Amino acid sequence: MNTNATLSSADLMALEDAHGAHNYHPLPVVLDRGEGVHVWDVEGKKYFDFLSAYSAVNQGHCHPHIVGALQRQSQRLTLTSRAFCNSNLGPFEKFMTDLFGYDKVLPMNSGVEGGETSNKLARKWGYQKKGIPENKARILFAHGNFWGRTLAAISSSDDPLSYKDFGPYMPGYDLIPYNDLDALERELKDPNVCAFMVEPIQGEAGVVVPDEGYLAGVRRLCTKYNVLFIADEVQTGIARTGRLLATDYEDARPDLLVLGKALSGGVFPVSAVLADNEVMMCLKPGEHGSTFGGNPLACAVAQAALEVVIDEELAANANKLGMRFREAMQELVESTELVSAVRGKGLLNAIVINDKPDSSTAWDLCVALKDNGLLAKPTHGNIIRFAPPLVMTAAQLEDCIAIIAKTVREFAKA
Ligand code: IF1
Repeated sequence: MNTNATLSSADLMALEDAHGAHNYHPLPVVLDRGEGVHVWDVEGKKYFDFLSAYSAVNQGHCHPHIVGALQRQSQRLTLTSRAFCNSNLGPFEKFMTDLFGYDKVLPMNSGVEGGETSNKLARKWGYQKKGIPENKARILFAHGNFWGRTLAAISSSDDPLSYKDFGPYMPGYDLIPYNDLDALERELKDPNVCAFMVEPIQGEAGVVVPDEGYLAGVRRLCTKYNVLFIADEVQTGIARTGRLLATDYEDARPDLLVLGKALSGGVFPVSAVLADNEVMMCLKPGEHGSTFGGNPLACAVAQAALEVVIDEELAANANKLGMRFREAMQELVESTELVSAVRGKGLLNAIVINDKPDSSTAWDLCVALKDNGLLAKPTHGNIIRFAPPLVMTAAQLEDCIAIIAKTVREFAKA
């Protein structure tokens, strides 16, 4: 039971404001409990969660199979460090490499640590296997990318909110336009390029879906120029877009696959990088690691989280419900001035609000959605991302569509 049950939402928001860093501007709601597709605030009001903690809770809140694994393992052994082996790591690594089809996996904790790990592996491979002169390796990223908040991650960002006043920046990072194979090929001709890291669908940029064939083109060009294709599937992976991986939609098997978020079902921070021996074996003992990386508790939770994805066929559900959701949002595009576009794949979708990017309309609409029992949050001004847990039923989705349509129509009239 919540030990702070006597404190109201206002009290709790005041505590966060007084004692916490102001590095977020959350929607004015204080969540206290979650189960499946629902969350409740401290006053007991029920909401549909249409953000899923930015696609970390694909399996639904507090899934019993995942929580059960957490409970059992937390009473047995939680952390040994990698100074020793542990009885969960090997079986989990075999489970992961079999499921995703790679020779090896390197477990970490947060998504950005997975990104950093992939960049270190790519540079190491560039020097040892591609013969790039020392300290000359370049990694390419796409405009609009987002892969976390470390100094390396923000060094590849072109969003001032991410990078301003955090310099100097990581050298050897360069940007090219997203969804532009000619721009990519021009840069790949430089023999010092060791990798191209890209999201199959750009999440933070506003659910930007590239043209059909883009990912297959990335794969073809990276092979042609002996450059590693790093897929950042931290947000698009784990069934979110209607396939186990968003890169599964095309013939686009990455050389390095970065996973995070829903890899643990939102129960515990778990990330991972998968690669074949040609790349992974460039790392020797002592050259990379982390205190918590590959801990027995993380392995137990992540394996349970992946079992839920497989057993409950969450990718197929996301694919089916996503098509219905975009069809319903398209009706709003055609029948209201307020919504100008809908885009996405599976249950990673967004609507574009017909207003200036710096207007408060998208925010105000999310506050109105909250009042009507559905939680979502704008990304980049006038875009609202919609990403419910993948365990949602068709009936629940219809309820959510009704809430969104009602709120938009009320807003459009106002
Ligand atoms: C925040 C955004 C989403 C990610 C991709 C790596 C990471 C993320 C594609 C790093 C993390 C989170 C970070 C969180 C909000 C959220 C987010 F709005 F910031 F951009 F989802 F779109 N690759 N995304 O999306 O994973 O280290 O956070 O575990 O920083 O506010 P992490």
